[in-house]
Amino acid sequence: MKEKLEALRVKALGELETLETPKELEEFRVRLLGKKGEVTELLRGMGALPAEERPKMGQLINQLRSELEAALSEREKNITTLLKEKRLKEETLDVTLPGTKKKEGGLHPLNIVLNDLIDIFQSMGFDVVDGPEVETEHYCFEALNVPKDHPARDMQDTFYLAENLLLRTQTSAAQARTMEQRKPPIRMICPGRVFRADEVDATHSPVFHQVEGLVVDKGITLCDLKGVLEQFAHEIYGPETQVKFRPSFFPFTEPSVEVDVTCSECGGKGCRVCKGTGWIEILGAGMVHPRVLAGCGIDPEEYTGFAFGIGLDRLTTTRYKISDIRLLFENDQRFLEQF
Ligand code: 2U9
Repeated sequence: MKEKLEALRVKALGELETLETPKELEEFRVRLLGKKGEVTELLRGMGALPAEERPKMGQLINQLRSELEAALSEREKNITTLLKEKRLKEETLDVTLPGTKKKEGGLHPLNIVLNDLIDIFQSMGFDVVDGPEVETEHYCFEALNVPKDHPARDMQDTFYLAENLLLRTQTSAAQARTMEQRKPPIRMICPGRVFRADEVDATHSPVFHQVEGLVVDKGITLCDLKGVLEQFAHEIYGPETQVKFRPSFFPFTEPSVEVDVTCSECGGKGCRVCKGTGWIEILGAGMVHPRVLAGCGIDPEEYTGFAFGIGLDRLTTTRYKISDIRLLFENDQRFLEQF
């Protein structure tokens, strides 16, 4: 029995040295020291010994149990330290490495310019008004005095969704709606997307953006139009810029004008950008046609008004020297990151 005990001791201590995980240690503990473990079985087997040998054997077996328990806990400590060291090595973090830069979003160039326009007109007392992109023929054409045989009303030029339902070709439609709802004085701008069945090229897109404005009150004259638009041009292009009003025609305004500014590229001397003229056209405008006022429930004998339309895409492409309008609609990050 003594030899058996010694053999078990040598085998157990040897095996302990080869164990590497807490799980293996636990299995070892159960197998040797558990309720049905080998050492416990030895204690049980003592009944077969002569009575005088039992105390001595009991003592030896308990000694072995204590020795194994101590060795087990020592091994456990070593394994924990080893595992900790391994983890520390594997999970080492080099805090001196440069961090990964987060990509930040930014404003689209159209929104940068739009925000500038909104600031300028708000500071002159204009409200910003929104309206539907899907419109009826009434608000898009009839209310704006666009006659039935006007080319804009042709299927070739306008996207019709159904009879009498279309994608607006100008944001004036929303302004006609507002005129019906509000009493003068009215001072508003209406920015938004508009749609025309144009061929796509570097300067034309079937979707583009307008900022239209409208002022209606008692005693509004062409001088008010000139003052507001001159102020606008100076804020956008600088106070040294000259502004020129040329007669033009639109169905919804009478008289109508187109507004040019001295070319910011050459200062008016003439260059490629202004095609040698020294002037750049920036917007159209005019006194609201009395028929438009009347059609929206405003008495043209009592009130007058002026309106204007700015092409936001062209303003943006000229400000940032963007060579192709399509870049504004493609959402190519390499392009957008530059703003
Ligand atoms: C109402 C009545 C009249 C808005 C106006 C223009 C002249 C104009 C162009 C600018 C560039 C269209 O996007 S563009 O091609 N617009 O020239 N727009 S007057 O007139 C209005 C607006 C609302 C009730």
